[in-house]
Amino acid sequence: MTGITISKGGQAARLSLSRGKALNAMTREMCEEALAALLAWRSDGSVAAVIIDHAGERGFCAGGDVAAVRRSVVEEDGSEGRAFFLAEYRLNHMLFSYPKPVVTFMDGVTMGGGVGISLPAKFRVATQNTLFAMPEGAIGLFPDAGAGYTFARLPGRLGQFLALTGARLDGAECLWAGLATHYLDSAAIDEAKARIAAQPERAEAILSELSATPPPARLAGNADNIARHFASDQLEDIVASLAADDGKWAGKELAAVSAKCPTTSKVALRLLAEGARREDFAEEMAREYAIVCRMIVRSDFAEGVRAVLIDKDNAPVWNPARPEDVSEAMLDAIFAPLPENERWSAFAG
Ligand code: QUE
Repeated sequence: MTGITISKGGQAARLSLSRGKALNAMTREMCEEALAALLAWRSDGSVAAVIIDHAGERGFCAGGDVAAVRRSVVEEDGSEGRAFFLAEYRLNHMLFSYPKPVVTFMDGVTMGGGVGISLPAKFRVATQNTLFAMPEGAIGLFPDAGAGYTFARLPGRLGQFLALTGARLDGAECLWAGLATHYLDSAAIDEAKARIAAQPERAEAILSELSATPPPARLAGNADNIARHFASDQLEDIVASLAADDGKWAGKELAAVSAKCPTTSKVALRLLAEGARREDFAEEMAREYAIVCRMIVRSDFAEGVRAVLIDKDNAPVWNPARPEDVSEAMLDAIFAPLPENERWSAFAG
């Protein structure tokens, strides 16, 4: 019982998240099993497409097993926490560079690490159950698992908005933003999988044929506000812009941004600014891995996981507490390359 079920049917192989009790939050074991399977299927002539989905009712994937990472850095030497992110980012990269089409069904909660195994896939299916977010600002981490690359490519400063507010998007909004490539009613998912397994070369056509008309994307109505208020790469500018707007939307988003870890938000803005210029996804993962090794040993991470997942008081005390106290020098130290022998590398089997 590793939390992931691996199977083959027709010409498709399938990774099914099945760690139900923790909303399929990814563990190192799950990432490593998925990597081994994907490596084998890469050269397996009987596999023409890969399907990623989840078993059970509760959702696709809540993220990574951050409670275990916290235990590793608080109670041990942190090596298990680093090993988790090494494997997770290898999985994100394997999916991004996979030579066969990958189809991910984001049918339910898709957050953090769940976003990380969704956005690198060629086809990303949203449904009426999709609840999508990068909520790392609530736990003092940062939008990772490739978000520094994929979010940097979203139009209209949407990536910065999602990173700084942790906003939750529904399936229609995911399709509108290009985070999802298709929108299906969840009742059509079984048929989509069966038809893709039978005719993997028609995966795109099958998803189009089974697509449903989504409801209007509410987020579209705020696109202008997002582009305007989140235009700067400086957190202080964004906060000031929202504070100067007395509208209801700006007030709500100001509260959301202000509740998040200021170091997380500054890391996110710098990462997205860099990521927009980056051409190589492997380079992105190496960058994020260096950052995550620094972020998980900061007190904000232990405090954020405590506040959200352990004590559940949702009252973290951030240190530094104010944006202006997070200096460029602190960010430089978080972004510095790792020593050669500690760096991220792609999975080689
Ligand atoms: C931010 C996060 C995560 C989060 C909450 C946040 C995250 C994560 C989980 C989570 C949720 C339910 C579980 C579990 C983990 O929550 O990454 O084991 O049962 O995995 O605000 O980044």
